[in-house]
Amino acid sequence: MRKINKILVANRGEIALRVMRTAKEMGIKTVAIYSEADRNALHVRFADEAVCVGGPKSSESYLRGDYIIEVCQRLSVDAVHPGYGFLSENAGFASKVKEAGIIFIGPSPEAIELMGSKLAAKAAVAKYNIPMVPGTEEAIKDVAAAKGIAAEVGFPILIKASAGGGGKGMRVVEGVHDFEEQMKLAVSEATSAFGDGSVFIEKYIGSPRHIEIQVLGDTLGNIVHLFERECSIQRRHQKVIEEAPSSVLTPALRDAMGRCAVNVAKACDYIGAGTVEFLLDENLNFYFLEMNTRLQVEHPVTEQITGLDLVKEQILIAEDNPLSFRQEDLHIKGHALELRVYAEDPANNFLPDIGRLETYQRPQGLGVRVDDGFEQGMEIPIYYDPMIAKLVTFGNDRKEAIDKMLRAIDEYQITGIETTLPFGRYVLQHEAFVSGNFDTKFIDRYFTPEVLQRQPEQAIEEITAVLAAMLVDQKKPATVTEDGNGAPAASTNWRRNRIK
Ligand code: MV4
Repeated sequence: MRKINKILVANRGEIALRVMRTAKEMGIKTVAIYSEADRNALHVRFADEAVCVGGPKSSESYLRGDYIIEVCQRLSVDAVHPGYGFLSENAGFASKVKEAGIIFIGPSPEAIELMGSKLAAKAAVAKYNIPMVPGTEEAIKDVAAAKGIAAEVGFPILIKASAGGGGKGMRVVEGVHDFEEQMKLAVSEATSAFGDGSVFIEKYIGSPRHIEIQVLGDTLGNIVHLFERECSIQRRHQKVIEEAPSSVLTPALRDAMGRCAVNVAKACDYIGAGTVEFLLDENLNFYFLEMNTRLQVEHPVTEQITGLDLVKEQILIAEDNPLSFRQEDLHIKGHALELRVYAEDPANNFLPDIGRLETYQRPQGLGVRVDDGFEQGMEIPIYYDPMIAKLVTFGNDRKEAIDKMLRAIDEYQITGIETTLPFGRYVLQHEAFVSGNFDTKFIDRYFTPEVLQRQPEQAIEEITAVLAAMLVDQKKPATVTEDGNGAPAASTNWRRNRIK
């Protein structure tokens, strides 16, 4: 056992706040770091101490590992929490933190490194009999030999970069005729993006669902899983909606995937919170893809259904405490959804929209949680991820969680920037989503910007309904004006948000 008294959070935004809140609850002092663009950010105000680490660009501030370690030493910090993104999966940083005598709240540098290579990860888990997509076990080098393997596996196949992940550097090859060209492109892309041109082949699973299992491992070798999250609603490898539990898993399948995930964690002596990613095909066969060695953006849905605070567990593990529960003690209660709210315009090809949050009113009430890092009046900096908030709802069952999400979207008031809230509403109301009959192709299949444009008849009906309600309430109606396009003017954003 070693007691942590002060944590530096090497991150910004909602996740920095998320971590500091738990630290504070545990009686641990917090240190924020910030860039010049984040001087007034909420994570800076929340922390006990805050240090500016450089310019607005990530490379000039949040990615300055050596300087961040210097700050830790100067302020007598015991432990660093890396959050997600930035330095969170940088084995070199984790190793330097350790060498400086500071606790890295996360797995060992060796586990980060191993799981950073998809091929090394597959090799490491092989002895545990983990189901994997048919393909090559080693990097392919020779085009002719690779063509032969691809033909054996059967087209279509995928060429993936070993150093990639999250969809980066992936190429689908439909037939032998374009294999050579695609392979060359994949190798050169991987070389320039990751400095490692190793690529491998996998059979292409056409319409998979993305299921990931949360695991926790302590420093005594105990490992448990905290069930699954389904993240099939994605747009260009960016997750939009996540939920727990998945609407397709049976208890038997959940158990089988959970056991596999624990074995993957065992294969790299995993310590802390991690996530094992699987693909699930139409016949409910599952295949191990990769392991993410960090706390993920979507961890709140797991917290909601298990009643655990994952950051608290991470910190307790980092202090060498044994897990305080066994697998048999864990149960799923209820259903949770997370909608990521991005500062992007869904009607305009999801173009990032920067600007000031003129109005920013969060939804509230039973079963609604908002994890964010902004307040009304703040500017969204252009330098970082455009995610402004995670809207999480929790109900007794999936329908209740969906109903709460629709209500919460309606209640959320954001003006000054366009957001993906109307897009979220569209997905949550879609029959395919509601019925659970969807996969990772949902957005390709069902979304075009036109679906967000209301029909004129619908607009008239909605405006009539609002005016009628106002008369009944005997309230002075707000000015309901319309611009030339039939959309309500910005002065009545509550309406604008609702109608879209
Ligand atoms: C695949 C696949 C189909 N077949 N592998 C994308 C992210 C990366 N973690 C793995 N990905 C995929 N790997 C085989 N053999 C399809 C995807 C994929 C995907 C996976 C999960 C969620 C969304 C996705 C969107 C497109 C492709």
